Formats: sequence, C-alpha cells, structure tokens
Amino acid sequence: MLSFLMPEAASTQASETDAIYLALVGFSLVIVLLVAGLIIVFSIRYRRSVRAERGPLPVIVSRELEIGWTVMTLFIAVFIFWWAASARLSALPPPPGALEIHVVARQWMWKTQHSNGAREINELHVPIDRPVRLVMTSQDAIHSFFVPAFRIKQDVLPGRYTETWFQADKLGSFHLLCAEYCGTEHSRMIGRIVVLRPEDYGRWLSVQPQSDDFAREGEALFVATGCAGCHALSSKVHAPKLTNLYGHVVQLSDGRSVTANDAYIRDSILQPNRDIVAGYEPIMQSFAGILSDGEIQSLTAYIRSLSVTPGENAAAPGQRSPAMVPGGAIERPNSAAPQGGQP
Ligand code: HEC
Ligand SMILES: [Cu+2]
Repeated sequence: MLSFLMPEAASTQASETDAIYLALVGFSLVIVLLVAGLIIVFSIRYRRSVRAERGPLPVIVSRELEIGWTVMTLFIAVFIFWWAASARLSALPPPPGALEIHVVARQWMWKTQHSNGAREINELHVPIDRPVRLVMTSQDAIHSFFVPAFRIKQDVLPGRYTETWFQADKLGSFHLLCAEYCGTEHSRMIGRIVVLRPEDYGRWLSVQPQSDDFAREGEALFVATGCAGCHALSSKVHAPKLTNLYGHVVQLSDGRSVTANDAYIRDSILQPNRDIVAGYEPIMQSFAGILSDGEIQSLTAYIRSLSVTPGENAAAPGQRSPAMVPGGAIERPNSAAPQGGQP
C-alpha cells in the first residue's frame, strides 16, 4: 500500500517502520479531513446569505460523547507511542552472531572494514539474510549513517562508538547517505551498500587485498606501541592483565565499578587517568594523537579476543575464537564478575 511513495524496502526492519509511519499518516489524514471537511460544510451552510439557525450554542452536547472521544484519542495516542517505542527498543540490540563491520566516517567519506581486514571506501558489501552489526566512529565532525532502503539512521560521533545493525533481505545496491551536515562536501558524502548472496559475498571477500584481521592487527600494535611492555602476562611492571577484561566488571580506585566495553577501553587508552583501576598506579600515559581511530578499534578487537563474552561465541569466520588465544583460560584475578560469560 502506498509503496510507490516510499523508498524501496530492503531490510527486515523496513516493514514495521513503514507500518508505523503509514498508520501515523493515516490517523492524521482522518483528522485533517474531518476538520477541513467541517470547515467547508459550515462555511457553506452558515454563509451570510443563508437564513440558518444562529441561536446560542447548546451548553453540552452530551457528556458521554465528550468523555468518549477524549478517551478514544488518548487511547490512540498511547497506542502509537507504545507501538513505535517497543518496535524501536526491540530493534536496538543486534542479534548474537551478527557479522561485525567497522565504520570510520571522515570529511567526506565512509571507510568500512570487514572482520578479515578487507577495507572499502564509500562502499560496503554485505551478505543477504544475515544480521550485520556496524561499530562506528568519526575522525572529525558528527556524521550520520543513513540507508533509506534499510530504514536505519545512526549518528556517528568523534571520540565515541555508536552502533546500529540491519539485516538485508533484498539483493542489489542501495544508497548510503550522510544525514548530518558535516561541512562543504557533505552532500557528496555518499556511497552504496551492495547486498550479495552469501556465496558471492564469500567469493568477494576472498579476492579483496587483505590486511590482517582486526584482532591480529591489534595484537601486532599491542607489541609495536609498547602496551605489551606493561600489560603482557610476562611483564614485571605492575599493570593489570587484560585477559578476560572485556565484558567484565572493573573496580576503580575511587570505588566505582564499570563494565569494560569498547568505550571503556577507548577511554583507558586515550584518557588513562580518568578511570584508574583499583590497586594500580596511574603510570600509563595517554595515546591520544599517537594511535588513530582505526588502530584503537583493532586494539579493542584484540583485547576483546582475550575474553569469553556473551554473544561473541558465534564468532564470524576469520575471527579468533577465545580458546585459541594463549592465556585465554587464565582467570582475571581482580574481576568481580562471574567468569565464563554464559548468561
Ligand atoms: C607504562 C606502562 C603502561 C603502558 C605502556 C600501557 N599501559 Fe595500559 N595500563 C597501565 C596501568 C598501570 C594501568 C592501570 C591504571 C589505570 O587504569 O590507569 C593500565 C590500564 C589499562 C587498561 C584498563 C585495564 C583494566 O583492567 O581495566 C587498558 C584497557 C589498557 N591499560 C590498555 C593499554 C593499551 C592498549 C596500551 C598500548 C596502547 C597500554 N595500555 C599501554 C600501564 C600501561
Ligand atoms: Cu558527513
């Protein structure tokens, strides 16, 4: 219905979004027609030249009618709120086992990277019928990742990760736009999402010039940037071991406790003196300006690969499973969280 007015719908989220949107338009249309219709009827019926009854208004038409229509419109408004909010909330967490793709936005292009390290610019190839989770950050201004055909739009912020996910259910090529004014060439910050059959995606991925996968790239950086000097299991420096850190609770020296996620690890690298781990001295210096966003994402992927966390068990092909990591089975001594990660 009315599909000729809408952008093509090519994801599992699209149909419900459209249903909510059309219901809102339909409901508004009924009210607009009612009000506009009555204006026209009354202006003809009570126009000046007509001898119509113009006595004082009746005090109240009917109490039941007043209460009835007030309650009914309230009910409709609450229903629409509940429908839209619950659809939005249930669409927030990506399904476990989703394919992870990293996106870095900058003036004025989209850089994407697949879990095996293959990179693209202003393009993203994905398999059909498989949830794809995007972990995004920006190198400069605020951008917004907008794919009309998938009905997804998510702001991409500097200094922070944002996430969204989709599951394409149509083959083809779809527009990718930046939906947040980000400078002179904002309107040219466009790309496309190419949805392929799974076997074609596999073939496409295998012929891309590959760098290492995220975790292995991160492991190399971990040594090259000197993190290992303090954090390696064999290090003599009094620094926390990062095994089984990701997804677990960290006690901080000021008494707070936080769950180690992407943002926490990013902050630990860029602003190490903000959250000091209980029992350690603030001797780590900031790596702001030394490591790029892409490098921090890779380091994060490496640190994540050192723990068993819920949802990560169904690792995408090419990702290391935690059991393969040396030392992956070592318990994290200062962690209050239950180990193992199974909910
Ligand atoms: C000079 C030694 C040193 C170096 C080099 C160093 N760190 Fe640290 N790091 C520490 C210490 C000590 C702490 C605990 C105190 C704190 O939170 O600042 C820490 C904390 C952390 C934490 C939080 C750990 C937790 O258990 O919550 C992370 C993550 C981290 N570092 C990552 C890195 C990464 C990645 C690098 C390399 C880019 C790095 N560190 C380089 C000494 C170091
Ligand atoms: Cu932009």
